[in-house]
Amino acid sequence: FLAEPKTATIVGCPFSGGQPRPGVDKGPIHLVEAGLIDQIAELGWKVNFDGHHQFEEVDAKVDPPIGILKNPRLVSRVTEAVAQAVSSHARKGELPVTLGGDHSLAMGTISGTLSVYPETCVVWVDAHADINTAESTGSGNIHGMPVSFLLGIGSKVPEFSWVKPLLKAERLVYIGLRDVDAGEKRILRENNIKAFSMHEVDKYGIGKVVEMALDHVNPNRDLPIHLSFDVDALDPSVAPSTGTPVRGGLTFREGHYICEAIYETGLLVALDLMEVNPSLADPASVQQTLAVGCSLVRSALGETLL
Ligand code: 6HN
Ligand code: MN
Ligand code: MN
Ligand code: MN
Repeated sequence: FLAEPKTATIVGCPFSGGQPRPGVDKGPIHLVEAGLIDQIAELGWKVNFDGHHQFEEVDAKVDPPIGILKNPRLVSRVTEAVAQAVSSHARKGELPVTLGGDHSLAMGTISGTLSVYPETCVVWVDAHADINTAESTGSGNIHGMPVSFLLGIGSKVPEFSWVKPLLKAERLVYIGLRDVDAGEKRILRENNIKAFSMHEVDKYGIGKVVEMALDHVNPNRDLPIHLSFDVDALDPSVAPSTGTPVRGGLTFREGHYICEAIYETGLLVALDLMEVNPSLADPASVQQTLAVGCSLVRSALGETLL
């Protein structure tokens, strides 16, 4: 397998229903207004723009919690639509670049990628593992749960029956974790899921960590890669405008190194940039976060330093 797309399609997903803080739905429009499309085009890509998707609304009155899961019908419908958008672009040989929006969207993006490239491995870069199940979630916020749905673990929520458990635990790897709930730690252990927390980043350095992460999910460097990047993986001093910041995160260069190294494999088939919330923090911090978000995407799409 070799990814050959030279067309990128921006899938703008103005969605915040997977978590409680307003504003993350404005992430995509601000990233685009910051110049992302022209910046990608300058790297030699043909760039399509799909969105900003207007998602069907689900009235809160007809979307009461299921257990403690909040906005379950809304999240289900939106992520299913995202799965269709991403799969249709991937099927045409385009590289979908999905801009969030909260990370529940990855239930859609990764489902879409796996429906076209079933052997895809997922590199999930985040402060959080986003692997809570209906049993383990303490918050009921579905952005903390997409990975469990993709793996098909935890009790089934009928509303999400469209999500097929297409992701195998051995095809998933995390980088950047530092705020993992006790229940999630158990899930990671019980399912033998490989994770490189900030402890390993400190211990081995980011170059070695990315190499070990890819050795685990993609030992022969021949499988497609879906990179799902939650901007809160970065340290809050680097990317302040996000809903669930956690100190002790990736530096600017560590974040970019991950993107550059994955581009270098030639195997990237889909990219998510999630959880940019332009309504959190002061204007300068918002500008900084948007600029970092754009440059992470450029790095994943081949921008080099020399
Ligand atoms: N994210 N583990 C917490 C929860 O609510 O389940 C935090 C989740 C954060 C999710 O940042 O995408
Ligand atoms: Mn579309
Ligand atoms: Mn996340
Ligand atoms: Mn996160």
